[in-house]
Amino acid sequence: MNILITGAKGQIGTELVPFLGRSYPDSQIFSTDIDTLDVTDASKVDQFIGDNSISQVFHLAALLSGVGERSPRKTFDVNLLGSLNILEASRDRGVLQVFIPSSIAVFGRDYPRDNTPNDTVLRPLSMYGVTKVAGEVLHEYYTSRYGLDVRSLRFPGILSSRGKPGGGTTDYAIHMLAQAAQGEPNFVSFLKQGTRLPFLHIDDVLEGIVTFMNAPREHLSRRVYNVTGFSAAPEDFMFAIQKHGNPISVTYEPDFRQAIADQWPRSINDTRARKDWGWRSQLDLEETTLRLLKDFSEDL
Ligand code: AKB
Repeated sequence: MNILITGAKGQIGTELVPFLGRSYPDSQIFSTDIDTLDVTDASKVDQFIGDNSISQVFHLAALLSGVGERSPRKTFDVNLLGSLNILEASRDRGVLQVFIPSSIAVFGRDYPRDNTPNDTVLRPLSMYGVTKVAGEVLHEYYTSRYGLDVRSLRFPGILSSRGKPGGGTTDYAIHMLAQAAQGEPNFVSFLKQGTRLPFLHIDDVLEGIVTFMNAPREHLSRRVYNVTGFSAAPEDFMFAIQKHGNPISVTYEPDFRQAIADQWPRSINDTRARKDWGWRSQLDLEETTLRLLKDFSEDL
């Protein structure tokens, strides 16, 4: 099988490339990024997929919520036109399966912010969220209209040490863990105290993607699923870090990203993913903190 990964140098891609290499040792993996394949260029995307006989795509190239509000037009182009180009080329060139991440940013207004269900009102207020909702609808369209097997997971904040965070609202937690591990005890949080959001450790993300993509099609009652690990606010990360013996104190200087976080779920219900394809997250706040402090201190 020939696999294409776009956005391969991003936060998920950096770790998904070696993970897929281990999961599918007989496959050839084509890792691309903006320097090798610009997803906004429809003819290049089509040519790449055709020339390399790609049969599975992990389309990870995207701008996240924070940078999205700074460059809404570019976010629209990369996130939505990029996905359209991937989907068009995939159906033309006989690709079998496409994975495109979605996000908790699809939620915004008029929905339950605690234990947010899979199926509820999607009224995002950020450009990133707008592109993710439109993307979800587009995936459903390509699946029902053309039979392309497009699958998507709504990721919360992803916590990882190798891949660089891409300008998201949940990234403060990664910065806090990295700083604490490197012995810098004074952290300034761009989200205020009490801002509770859902998170997942990258290892759960990687396992989840592969389990989901391997799930028999007839088991899936949705194309898009909520997934979550645990919910935490900045002070929860601070206490977890202190518990592991790293001194840290946090001051709160909320910026424009606070308004984004205030629209997002405090916790997510992922029962549908658990029932349909066996989704399980393994790592809680404690274990995630422990692993990332260790990773970041080894990076010194
Ligand atoms: C972001 O903060 O933009 C992302 C996300 C939740 O999709 N991490």
